Amino acid sequence: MQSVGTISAKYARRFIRQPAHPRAKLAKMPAFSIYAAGTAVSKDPDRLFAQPLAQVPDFAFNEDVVRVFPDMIKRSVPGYPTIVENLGVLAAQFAQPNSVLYDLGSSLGAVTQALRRHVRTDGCRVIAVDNSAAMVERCREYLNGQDSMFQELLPVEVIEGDILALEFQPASVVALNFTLQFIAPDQRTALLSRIQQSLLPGGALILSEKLRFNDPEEHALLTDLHVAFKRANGYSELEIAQKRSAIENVMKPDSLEEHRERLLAAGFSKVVPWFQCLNFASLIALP
Ligand code: GEK
Repeated sequence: MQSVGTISAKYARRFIRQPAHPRAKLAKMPAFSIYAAGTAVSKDPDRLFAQPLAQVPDFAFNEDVVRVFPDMIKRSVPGYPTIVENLGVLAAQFAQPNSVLYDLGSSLGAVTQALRRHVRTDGCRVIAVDNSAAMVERCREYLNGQDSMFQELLPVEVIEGDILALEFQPASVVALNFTLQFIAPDQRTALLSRIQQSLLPGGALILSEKLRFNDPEEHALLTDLHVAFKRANGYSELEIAQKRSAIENVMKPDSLEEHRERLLAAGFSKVVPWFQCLNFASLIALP
């Protein structure tokens, strides 16, 4: 690992310890403690695929999914709580004064809440965007809950809309936390180019995705280990199989190599993986 002493002057400024800020105490809160503080969080367990279905419909981010989403994503995505909380920590290093922080495909706003807990840069505001009406409605309730519990949080706007149609404002942080994989593959480069063009110097895109692997053995091993992770989290073989067939038409993962090439083609100058747990990873891309 690179020691602080060897970090180039260009990046060193980001890692200088910042003075304590009134919001600093919020950063000590565990990741999910204020996910829905002040409002009635759905604690419903994910049993959406527990019964045999005559025909498994394509997965959609509808009200049924919204109801169980916090449970579903934690039990399905290895490393999700670590990624979300650290995304806030990373974002604080890239946030520029008076700029926008985007949470694209915000779902229930877990990343938005982490950004609000960790970023202390003056004049920043968060824009969360999702095209699922059910997600947006519940996300707004959760953020109202966060506002009612804590002061001095960054202002936030939640937009119901397609991120492909978004007019980007100058931004210092863009989070695509497990969202790009739901965008049609032929639209991905154009979206990333528009994000790259909106990013201010010193800013970053943080991109988390499920991965596929070009090496068949590596792909098979990490797929099997992901199934073991889901089993260990209480999903049955039927649930795992039915969820897989629901999601395979709507979620198209890429390999790490494809992500890197596409990000560079979209104009990013540097791509740095910062986290991987089984077949799920998160990357920092610098404009
Ligand atoms: C989290 N980031 O908790 N425009 C806007 N939103 C979209 C689009 C689109 N074109 N396509 C999909 N979505 C979150 C988790 S979930 C990932 C993100 C998952 C939204 C979709 O409605 C859903 O809420 C989100 O992207 C993907 O950190 O469930 O595996």
